[in-house]
Amino acid sequence: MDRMWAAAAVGAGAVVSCAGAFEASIRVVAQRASRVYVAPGEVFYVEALLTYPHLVGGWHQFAGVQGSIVIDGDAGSPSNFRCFFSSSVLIRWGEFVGGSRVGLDYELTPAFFQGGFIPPQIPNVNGLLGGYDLKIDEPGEYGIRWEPGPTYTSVRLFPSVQSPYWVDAKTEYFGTTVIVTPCRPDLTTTAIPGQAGYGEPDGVLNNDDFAYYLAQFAAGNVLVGDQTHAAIPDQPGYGMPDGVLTNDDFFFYLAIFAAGC
Ligand SMILES: [Ca+2]
Repeated sequence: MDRMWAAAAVGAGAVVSCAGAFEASIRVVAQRASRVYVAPGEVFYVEALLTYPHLVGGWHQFAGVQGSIVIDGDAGSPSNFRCFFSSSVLIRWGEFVGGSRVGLDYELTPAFFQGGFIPPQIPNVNGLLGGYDLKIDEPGEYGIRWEPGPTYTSVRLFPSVQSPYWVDAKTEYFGTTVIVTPCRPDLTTTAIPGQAGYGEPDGVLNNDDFAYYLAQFAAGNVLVGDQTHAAIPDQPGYGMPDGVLTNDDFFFYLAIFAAGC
C-alpha cells in the first residue's frame, strides 16, 4: 500500500496530512449552471457531478458516495433519469419523491467495504452521479442540492476496488438555484426599498421593475444583476447567468424588459 494511504487510512478518522489528495466535491447544476431561469413547465436538465483527484499511480481508484438530489419542497416532475455509470450491483438509484431523487445510493454489497465509483482514467474528472429532466409548473425560486446519505456524510476514497481501507475525503457541496418565472424581467412589486414586495415579482411588468434592476445592478448585486454570459442572441451562454456582472447583463435586461411579457 502506498505510504500516503498507509498514513491516512482507515475509516477511523485518522489525521490526513496530504493536502488536496483527499478532497472531493459534489456539485448539483441545472442546465450546467449554478443559477438558471426557466418558464413554468419548461423542461431543464439537473445533474449531480462528483469530482475527486484521481491520481496516477493507483490512488483513489474508487469513490464511495451516498445521498440524494433534493429540491426545495420536492417540487417538480422528473423524467429520463440517466447515469454515466451503468446500473450494476454497485449502484442503487433510489426513487423520485416529487422532483427530488431520494436514495441515490452507490453502495457495494455484500463486501466488507461500501462505495461505488470507478472514475474514467482522467485526473480530476467530473463523474456524473445522476442526471434527469425536470419541469416545475409553480413559479418561484428553488434550491437544488446534494444531501449526503445516512452512512456516508462525505465522499469516501479507496485506493482500489478491493481495498478494505478508505479515507473520508474533505467534501464540499455546491447547489444550484432555479428561478421559475412566467415573466423574467418582472423582478419586484415596488421600486422602494423596504416596502412590502420589494424584490418579489408581482406578475406586472412596469417601470418599477426597471428601476429595481438598475438599483441592483448599480449596487453590484450579482444575484439579480447577472443575467447572461453572452451579449448577442444565439451566442452560447445568451440568457445564462455566469456569475459575473458586466454591461452585457444590463443590455440583456434592457432587451428582455423592452420585449415585455
Ligand atoms: Ca413587477
